[in-house]
Amino acid sequence: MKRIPAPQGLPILGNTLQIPAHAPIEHFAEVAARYPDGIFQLEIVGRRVVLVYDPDMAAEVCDESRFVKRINPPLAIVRDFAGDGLFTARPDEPVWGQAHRILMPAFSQRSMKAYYPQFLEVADQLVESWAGRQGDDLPVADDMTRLTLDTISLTGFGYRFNSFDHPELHPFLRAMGGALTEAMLRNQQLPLVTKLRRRQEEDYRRDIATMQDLVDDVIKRRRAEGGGGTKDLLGLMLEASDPQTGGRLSDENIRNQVLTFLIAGHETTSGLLSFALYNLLREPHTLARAYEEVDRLLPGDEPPTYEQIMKLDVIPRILEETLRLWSPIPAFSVNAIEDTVLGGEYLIPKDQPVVVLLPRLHLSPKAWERPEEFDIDRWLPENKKDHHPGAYKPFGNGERACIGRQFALTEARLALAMILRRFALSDPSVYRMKIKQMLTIKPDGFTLRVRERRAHE
Ligand code: MNH
Repeated sequence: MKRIPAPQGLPILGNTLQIPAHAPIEHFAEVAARYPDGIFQLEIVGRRVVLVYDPDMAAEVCDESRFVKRINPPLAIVRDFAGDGLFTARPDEPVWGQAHRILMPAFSQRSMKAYYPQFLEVADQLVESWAGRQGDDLPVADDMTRLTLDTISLTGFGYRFNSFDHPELHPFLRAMGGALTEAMLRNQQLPLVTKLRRRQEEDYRRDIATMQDLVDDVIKRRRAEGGGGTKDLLGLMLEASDPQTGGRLSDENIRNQVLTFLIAGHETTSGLLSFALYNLLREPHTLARAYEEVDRLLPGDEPPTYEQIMKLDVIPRILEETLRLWSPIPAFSVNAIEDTVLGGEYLIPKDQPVVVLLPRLHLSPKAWERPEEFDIDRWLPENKKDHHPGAYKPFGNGERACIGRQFALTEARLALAMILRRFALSDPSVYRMKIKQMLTIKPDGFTLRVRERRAHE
């Protein structure tokens, strides 16, 4: 057996102090470059964490007979507010399977068609808002957040944030940002330090309360409407029973699921769309192909139909390539079920957490030609079939993979198509990428300008 390489650390604190608190993922990616075999380990406040980015080893880690998602930090901290919702439910909690089975039908492609009018309504608010702000520096991540938050809340819960009517982001978002950032910081604090930071603890509890109050309001409104009959996420949770056990979700679990979906259902898709626009501004050739596609498939000013959107080909490949280069969730972790060996030479003891490091995995020269290049033709069917099976995991893995994948991709392709059909994009301030991490990542301070491409009578 070979020793898993590790940077030198201190006694007790290990590598903790080397990790910049607000930018852990960029640090991990930098450290990874020193370990070209694609595996290394860190000691973070007394916990040993193995990080993997070699595609062969990542494929092994994705073998569900050998590794399982447990709720390690930082998700163990996110559990303070997401509770036993799908994202942070433990594998041994029966409620995970119950909620998963109840909600799966709500994420089928058929359901996406049912949500389409609402997707369209919110996407239209975005382009109308931009049409009224031509020439302004538009805050991309904020407006993508308005779009995606309003979309999940409207389709999932029939709840309207009307974010495009407000110059300030909704207080829910500030609270969420605070809580996610705090979870990220606590991930590398000794429990004693966390305990001594009284102010932070107060802010954290207040942010969680702000989010929970909103959730209670969402549920109260539905109950006031009589509840019944609506087949959206909330309707299913309130009424459906698990086809396997016949069990229903408790009120407490429904609260946790609503909060989970409000967060997981918008934050990542907002990042995806922001990074996609960033890539397009740097890739004029790809941008031209996208314009050609929307002009060909979505001519005229009529709202695009679901069928038209499903025929798009360049735009979904832009999204796939964006998720390779900029995965909004940059890492996920699983634990060894038994002692096991990775790559034929690295011993991983039972229960050991292993992190799959996406920013490196997705750039591995072992799996990708010209890995740094933005090339949407990697995603042509004839090229896709040659992809390494472990080298692309933006939606996680196996039964704990993202339930909202089709939701995100359908919403994002519509939004991108609506933007490109209507506007020429420019970036006079020549943005330089700066990542903001609040567990998930987004481009910080990225603005762009728009001008209408066609005259609208
Ligand atoms: Mn999503 C799990 C990425 C959009 C709801 N999501 C995951 C995981 C990744 C992920 C990675 C696995 C995390 C882990 O292993 O710990 N999710 C994304 C990305 C996008 C995304 C990159 C958009 C782009 N997710 C969405 C949307 C929704 C959603 C949209 C809801 C509408 N995601 C979830 C839920 C889970 C999840 C719920 C937890 C699933 C489970 O464990 O059962």
